Amino acid sequence: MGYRVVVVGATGNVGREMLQILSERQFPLDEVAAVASSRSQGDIIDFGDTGETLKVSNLEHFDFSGWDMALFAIGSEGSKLHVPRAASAGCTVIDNSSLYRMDPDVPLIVPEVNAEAIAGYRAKNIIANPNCSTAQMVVALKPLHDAAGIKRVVVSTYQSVSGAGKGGMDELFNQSRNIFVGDSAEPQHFTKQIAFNVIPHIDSFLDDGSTKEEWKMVVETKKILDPKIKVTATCVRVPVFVGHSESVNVEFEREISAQEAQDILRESPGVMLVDKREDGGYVTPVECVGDYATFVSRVREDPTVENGLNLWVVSDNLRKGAALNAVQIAELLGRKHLQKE
Ligand code: 11C
Repeated sequence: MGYRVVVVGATGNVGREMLQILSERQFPLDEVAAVASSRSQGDIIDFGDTGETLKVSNLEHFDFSGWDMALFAIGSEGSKLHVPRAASAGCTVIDNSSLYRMDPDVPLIVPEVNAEAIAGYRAKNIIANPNCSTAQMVVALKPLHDAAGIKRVVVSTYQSVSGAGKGGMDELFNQSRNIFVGDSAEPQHFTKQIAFNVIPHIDSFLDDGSTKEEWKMVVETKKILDPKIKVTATCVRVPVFVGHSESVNVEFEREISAQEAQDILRESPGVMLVDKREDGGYVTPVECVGDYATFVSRVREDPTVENGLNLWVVSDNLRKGAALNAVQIAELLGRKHLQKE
């Protein structure tokens, strides 16, 4: 017997990936519903590569009672309206927005890192999925933290436009084409030109001069991995369609060599070490698209601090950063807490 699962935001970048991943991982399903805003009501969408199609239902009128789990990928405003409605109808919500991530009564889960914390979902019947940049970083950091204790992390991100939704992808495509043919490159979705450029600004500015994306990396890492770890982040949008990259500088409590770190990472869940120290012996975002792994390359000692290492961490932001992590949470929830006869 399987589960009755709802995907909310099924027509968006992340919702489509959720359906794809549910199908490719053969998630035990009795029924799956595709739900989205009224604009998409009645649209027919693919259920992954199964050949099956789903008719999109309108979120406004969708009744969540009798459904086991709902994977939400609609942003904070929509989640605010509809997540409590689904959760109180008895449908456990896995929410991809930032709305509940820092709520002490809502577990924030990356299964490779803090699977045990999922038990806390009972307080509100909600589980939060982290920000994409945080998810891939903590997968790489967890085994190193277990080995040598992380004191401080300095991370700079190189984030693809798909993190900003389909509008961001369209803007990169259209602007690149327009620049080639001599048309206007006026930004609409981003604050500055994204084609052939980089923008050191993701999400809104906070009073201390950092951005909300940077703040999320700090507070989410503490909640998922260890509140004692100090994190400072600079988040940058780059003209890449899919795949976030991160340059991560880590300071440890105890000595750990690059060789030891490589040996640990090679065996760690969710991590793929590709670190050949030669031309092309590292991973770039175009190579990680469609993959489940968090790739780690360029592991090397940082001689400017005691017990320091540098890493290059790359992952498909729509998969490990969003849809895959949500489906892994659903698998964990099913295995541990919603067992069916
Ligand atoms: C981006 N990381 O790349 C963001 C997208 O809090 O879930 C995901 C925002 C979030 O723009």
